[in-house]
Amino acid sequence: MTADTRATRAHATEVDTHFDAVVVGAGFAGLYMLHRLRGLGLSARVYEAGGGVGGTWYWNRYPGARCDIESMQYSFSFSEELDQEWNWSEKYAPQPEILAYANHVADRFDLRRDIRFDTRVTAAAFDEHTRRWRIETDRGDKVSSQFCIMAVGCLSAANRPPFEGLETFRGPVYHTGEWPHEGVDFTGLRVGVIGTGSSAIQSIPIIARQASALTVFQRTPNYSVPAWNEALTAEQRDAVKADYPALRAKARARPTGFYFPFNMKPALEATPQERQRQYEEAWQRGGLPFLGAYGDLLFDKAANDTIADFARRKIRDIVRDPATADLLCPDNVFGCKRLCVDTGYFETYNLPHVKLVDVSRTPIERFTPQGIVVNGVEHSLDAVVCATGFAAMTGSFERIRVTGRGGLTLAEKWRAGPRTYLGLATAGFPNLFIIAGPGSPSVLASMIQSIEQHVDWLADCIGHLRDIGAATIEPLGRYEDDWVAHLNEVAQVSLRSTCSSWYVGANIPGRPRVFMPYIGGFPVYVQKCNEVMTNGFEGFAIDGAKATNHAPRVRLTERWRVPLDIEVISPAAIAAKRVPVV
Ligand code: N01
Repeated sequence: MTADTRATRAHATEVDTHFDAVVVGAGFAGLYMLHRLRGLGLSARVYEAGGGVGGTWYWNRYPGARCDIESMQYSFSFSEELDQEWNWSEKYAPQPEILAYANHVADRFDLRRDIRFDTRVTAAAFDEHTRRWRIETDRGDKVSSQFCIMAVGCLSAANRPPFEGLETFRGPVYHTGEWPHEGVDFTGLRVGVIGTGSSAIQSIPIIARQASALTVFQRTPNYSVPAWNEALTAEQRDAVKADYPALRAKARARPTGFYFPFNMKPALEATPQERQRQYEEAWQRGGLPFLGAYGDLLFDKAANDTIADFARRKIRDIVRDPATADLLCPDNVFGCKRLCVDTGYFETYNLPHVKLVDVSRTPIERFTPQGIVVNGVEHSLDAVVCATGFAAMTGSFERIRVTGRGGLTLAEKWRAGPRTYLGLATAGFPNLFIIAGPGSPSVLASMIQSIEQHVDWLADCIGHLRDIGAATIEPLGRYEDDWVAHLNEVAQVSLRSTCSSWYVGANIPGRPRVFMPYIGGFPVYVQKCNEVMTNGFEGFAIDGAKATNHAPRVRLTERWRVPLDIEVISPAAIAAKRVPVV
């Protein structure tokens, strides 16, 4: 069903072509942005480095790749027809199906004709005289646009650690995030997997089924909860579709941007027996909602210890070899790193041909032609899979030379960590917009919800600028400073800020340690965005407007307004209310 092949077509190089907007990336963010720009009657060009649409889901084709948010919620909500006509086959959709959905969206809304595939944007520079962006690609395109919209993805720039001797290894080395389209057959091979994050945890059980021997190199063990994935029945789908808008509304009222039942009570108010029962029930439901077993798990270390103990006991129950089980038991805060969701991950270590190698104290020394050396011992391998993750949140921006006012590059501006106002824009870079980037809930909420909310806000913003004939919009420095300070303040309340995760850039040596996504919860964030807009784009400088007394016409943004209820928190109340942010 995957239709990437339809997407790839040669295009004539465009020089001196002018657009109202250029969008970088044709993942879910780029697709929806293009759709909305068209709705505003604007001319737009989308550049996409891949050969087809889908972004993350185009590149991450490793065995076992699937979503960790339930399919019925991990989809666009802007079109009731789209909601009704698409049928997800499983509770958690596999990558090929999500990619097929992205292709369906592209076809249904006739988006491909404005997308240039196999084309990477290399530079974007703001011209202060024309007040337009000049965009260049690796295929020689040189175009200009009033708006430049970065839909570049949060987990798109692969992290490839520079292992010594890597080039001498005689077998293939794959990265989960850049998986060969033709697939890989590991049958009969001795395979090494480096890393034990979500990508590894999903792929290891499947690689183990093919490989003659599997060696996993683990630097930090991870908590993982069973997915209990299953086929969706027509009745289950129909039940959701009978009132899809109600589910969408409930999802928007959640800090995570997706709906699941959670218990607001503090863990330590329950007796040990009650907690055990509660955790067991939540474990049997599985997936990310496990973190919703109690309301304070990410705010109170003592509460968190109780769920961490439960999860470690589960690992020891599953893994028969006590030494391997010990190695697999994390000792950090439960849910501090992105919680993994698996199918048979820990069980895989009971297979006689699967071996776990600890590289926490003695890192991978080097590759040799035959394998990988750790602590003086060579592990013989025919193929290696680097499940080593991404230069998260900012890595995709680093691949483009983005230059704003006064020749300042984004790389220079973000040297000590990304700085944005609401994650939507950054001072000194007029008319540059970011979708689901650092400073917004992005990866801490359901990504497609985050994307849609941003795109709707941006479409209203651009519509307003057009209404008043404005040339530019740009955050004011002090509002950006306040937002960054608020972001950090809120992050400190959560235990999530305490460990070395990619949320803080700590997975890659040398990167600044800053909590990058906004952890205050999706509804709070939405409320703030709506306020900024209805207050006439408070905190933004709008320049060159022909009409100044126009109140913004709030159109698309309106549908994100959710009634405040117990699940919706204000930043000031975050600690007191103890709402889990998955
Ligand atoms: O990457 P990761 P990922 N030597 O950064 C290890 C989303 N996602 O691709 O923890 C040895 O989590 C590294 O070790 P450490 C999801 O948001 C979602 O798995 O840094 N090991 C770690 O174990 C997820 O969080 C889905 O000590 C090295 C691993 O490599 C995010 O993407 C599926 C090393 C990298 O784990 C990233 O997940 C997949 C080195 N030099 C991904 N360098 C779903 O929707 C790194 N590591 C289910």
